[in-house]
Amino acid sequence: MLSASEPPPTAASLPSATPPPPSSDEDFFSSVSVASTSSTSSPIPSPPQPHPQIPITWPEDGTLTLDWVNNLMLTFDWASKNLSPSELPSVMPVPIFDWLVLTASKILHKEPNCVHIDSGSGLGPDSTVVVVGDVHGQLHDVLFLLRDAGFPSDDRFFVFNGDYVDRGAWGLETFLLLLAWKGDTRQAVVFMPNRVFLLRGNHESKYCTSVYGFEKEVLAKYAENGKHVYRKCLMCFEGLPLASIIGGSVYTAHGGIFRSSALIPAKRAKGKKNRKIVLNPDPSALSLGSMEELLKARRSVLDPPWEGTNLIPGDVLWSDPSMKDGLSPNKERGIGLLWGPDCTEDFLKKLNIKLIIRSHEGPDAREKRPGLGGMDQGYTIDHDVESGKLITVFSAPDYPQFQATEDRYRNKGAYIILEPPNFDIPVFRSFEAVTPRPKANPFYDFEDCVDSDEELDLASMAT
Ligand SMILES: [Mn+2]
Repeated sequence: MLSASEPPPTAASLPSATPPPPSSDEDFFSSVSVASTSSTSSPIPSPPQPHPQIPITWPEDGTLTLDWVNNLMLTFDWASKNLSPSELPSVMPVPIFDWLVLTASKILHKEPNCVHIDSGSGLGPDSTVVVVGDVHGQLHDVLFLLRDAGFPSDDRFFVFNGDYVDRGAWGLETFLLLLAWKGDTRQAVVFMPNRVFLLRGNHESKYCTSVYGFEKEVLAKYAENGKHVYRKCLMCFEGLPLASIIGGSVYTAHGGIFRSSALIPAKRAKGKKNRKIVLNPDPSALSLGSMEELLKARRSVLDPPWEGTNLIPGDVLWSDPSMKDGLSPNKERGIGLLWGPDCTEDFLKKLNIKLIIRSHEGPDAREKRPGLGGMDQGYTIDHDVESGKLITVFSAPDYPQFQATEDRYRNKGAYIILEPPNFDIPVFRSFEAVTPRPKANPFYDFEDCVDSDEELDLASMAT
């Protein structure tokens, strides 16, 4: 099944330092023909170089610049069409990989569990914020999305809701590209600090990446250095923040809301002084968590725990909305919560916000959720309550990519634009998958994992 080391049929065995022939990158920068639908302020991104300069080298002065990021985009796009997976190290050498991940990790680890994007971070009357859902290694669709929405800039913020890797064949390139856009706040003069926010998805974990392809992808691409590269990625995943608040009025996270971590005293033990504290075991006593609790959660775990006292990260990454009122354990997934419209209302009120934007459910998951909308347009409005709305956005069109055409959903992907003054009225943009997608071999057993995201195999996670 996994023949990842075989070159795709289109692979040319060009030496890595040879610039590609002019026709090879025609479909990304030069002929993306769908007119950009962005209406208002659209600063024109700096014109990309026509051909990638490979291999990727150290940025001048060790500083991440727009040119460097543009070249990285071109390079990954070109390599995906002209090289076999195992040739990736010839364009992205391990030392450059190390530097990029370290640079971004340092920033990410310092961010709070919930990043606030507001005037303090440069959000102003000319700003827009683009919110993106799951992208799952679909590099070409991410490149399209960035171009369609307009690249990150002084006035254009991006919040990605997680699930960068797994399933798609270019999870590593996708993740690295987003890390590059994240930039380096120490170099604020040169590059844009705090314009791109990368939240953690449930797939940014050891468990998911070992089942749904990312680990095998990295090992296939980096061979003897694969374990090192994979480990560095996992360390970076641990640093990803969990949620964002945009403009004081929108909460975003991969899965959704979370429980209160308040502990209640258990029955007093025999000895009067020997009071035992346990986590509230009664699901009927589940209650919504607060921002303070979210900020205190311990997010740097390889896999968010589904039991014990640190349950908030698992809730934020794995929960799903339901059409039935109430808060209950998410039995389908084995981790996280299900929450109803009443909880959406309570959460909006509690945080004094208007919108929740989450992701996490693609067309396959939605097929089995009666009462909730399908994901064919890339987004749904799940709860419409007095104080505002709950939205799901999914940004991987034509997902998942390896199923036979007739088994795929032909869903569109979508992203959301939030505009001033209050950033609380979502503008939806749906888009089709980029075609043709370069041929690639899957890095996971997609026939065994058709809808597998739904269920956490607790036994295998414990190992
Ligand atoms: Mn997910």
